[in-house]
Amino acid sequence: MSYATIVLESAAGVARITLNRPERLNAVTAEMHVELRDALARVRAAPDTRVLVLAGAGRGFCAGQDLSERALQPGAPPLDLGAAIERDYKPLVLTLRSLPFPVIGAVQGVAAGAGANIALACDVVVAARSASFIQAFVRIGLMPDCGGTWVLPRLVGRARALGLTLLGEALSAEQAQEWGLIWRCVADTELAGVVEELAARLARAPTASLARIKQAINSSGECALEQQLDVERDLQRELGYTQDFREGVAAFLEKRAPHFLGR
Ligand code: T3D
Repeated sequence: MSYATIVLESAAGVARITLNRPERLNAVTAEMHVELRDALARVRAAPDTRVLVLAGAGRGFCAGQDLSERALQPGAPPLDLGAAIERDYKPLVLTLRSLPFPVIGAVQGVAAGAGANIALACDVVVAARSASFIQAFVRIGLMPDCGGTWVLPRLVGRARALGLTLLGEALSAEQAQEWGLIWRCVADTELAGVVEELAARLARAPTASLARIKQAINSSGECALEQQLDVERDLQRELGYTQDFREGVAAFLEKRAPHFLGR
């Protein structure tokens, strides 16, 4: 499948979507939203997808909304940004979070505005040391969207969430890792290799287990302990019926590496 603003590839259980407007730091246009929706639906529907990598082409990950689509002539009526969020950004974040396999965010260069929060909507974020995360919204008179106000306090606490969003300063990848905002910060030259290795490892993992882990961690934000224990019970029951669980136990007892088939 060929697109104008993104690249979709898939091999050996690993799907990869690359935001591909490097001359604009992969800023998101209406066209990119349409293409992302299509690509994500394809990736979700493909029976062989076991992990998704989301990356940016060129020197940045994503600079958020393409602001050239938001320029207004003097006297023109204001834009309804809520409509754009409802149509484009909200479904994008919800889709990334609900995909039944892990999504790796591979961040090189800048992740700004919606770009930062799209990265943070991924399940495992690996960033190059020179990357940075900017809650740039306040710089143009907006507030964080794409789930930024939900995810940031949960990941880094209220004080840091407010500092990041009120000041709109760049947070280095190293600091992001230290604060627990992302999984790992790696040398620039190692990013591609680390992401590839991680994706291959997750593609070999028991798919049903990964899906239930993601589902349970996601639901924990909204559940009291007792409810969450119920979620764990129900999902664990499902996993107990899988072939991969049998294989995992057998491999352990036979002192060999497991071979998970994803069922
Ligand atoms: O509108 C709605 O639907 C509501 C939702 C909003 C979500 C949002 O994301 S709002 C926030 C939008 N994003 C920003 O405000 C970030 C804007 N960009 C920047 O502040 C800077 O570009 C960066 C700090 C990200 C990177 O700076 P730097 O110096 O590394 O690169 P640069 O030179 O500024 O950018 C390179 C080119 O990309 C440049 O074009 P040029 O001059 O070479 O022709 C620049 O204009 C372009 N570019 C960067 N970001 C955007 C962009 N063009 C359009 N929209 C952008 N967001």
